Parts: sequence; structure tokens; C-alpha cells
Amino acid sequence: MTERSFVAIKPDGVERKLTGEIIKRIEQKGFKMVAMKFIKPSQELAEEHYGEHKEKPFYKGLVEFITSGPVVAMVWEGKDVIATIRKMVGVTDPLKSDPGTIRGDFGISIGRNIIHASDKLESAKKEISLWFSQDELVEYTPTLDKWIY
Ligand code: FUP
Repeated sequence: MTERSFVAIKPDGVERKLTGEIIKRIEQKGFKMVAMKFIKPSQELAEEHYGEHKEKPFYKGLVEFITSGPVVAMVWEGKDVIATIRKMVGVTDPLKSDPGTIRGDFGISIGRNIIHASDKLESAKKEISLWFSQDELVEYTPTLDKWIY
């Protein structure tokens, strides 16, 4: 089933100049980019995005961090894209992420884990509509290589 995932390169990933590397991995896997923007998230957006963690001890620091600098926010589309990008990202703690994953290859700190990716269809839908307006989601059909989207 074709679905969409929300992916964001966090301020640490941008600052460390991992943007190209991360986009390259997702592009070369074969997924289709539907939207992308470079923004410094507002307090309101960050609080809403991490709303499920409101009661957690790390919530305040998490919101502070995600609003501290620019983020590359994206929407990617493709077959099983949500679970597949999560696999490519690794687990929450980069030290526990397998080599070959984005967090496993580039991170050591749970509070600076480089990238966010939707964990399930329901959160992907919520996150896409939180970060993007309908007219920012670009409709197009690639004419080459239809088998890789
Ligand atoms: P993930 O889905 O892997 O991004 O992880 P979660 O939704 O569980 O957590 C969201 C963010 O909170 C993580 F990216 C990093 C931060 N976090 C902490 O700082 N400490 C924790 O113990 C757990 C999460």
C-alpha cells in the first residue's frame, strides 16, 4: 500500500551538515519526495508535534532543542514508507541503533538523535497536516522508472 511519512532532519542534523546524506539515502532507496521545507519551528508547532510526550521529564528540553534552529521538514511517499524509513533511521537511542542506520552511523546522544520519522500511519497523517498545508504537498507522477516511484 502506498502511504506517506513525515520526516524531519532536526537542528543537530542540519548543523552537522547531514542534510544531503540523509536525503540521498531516502531518495536512493526509491521513495518519492512529496514536500520539503526549511524552517525554524515555532514553540507552538514543537509543542503540538511532541504533544504525546507532554508529561515526560525530557519534554521541555526536547521542545527547546527542536525550536533552537532550522529543521528540514519533508513528506515522503511509497510502499510501506513509514516502517521502512523507521528501519533506516534506527531506534531512538543512537547508541543502540544498528550501524547502517542514520542514527547508528551518525549519533551518540538520545537528545541529539538527528532525525524524526513518523512511527505509524495515524501519526504520519497528524504530523503531515501539522507541518504542511494541503497546497504544499506536490502532486506529480514521475515519468521515468515507474517501478521505483
Ligand atoms: P522516536 O520515535 O524514535 O523519535 O522517539 P520518541 O517518539 O519515543 O521520542 C521523541 C524524542 O524524544 C526522541 F527523538 C528523543 C527524545 N527523547 C529523549 O530525549 N529522552 C528519552 O528518554 C526518550 C526520548
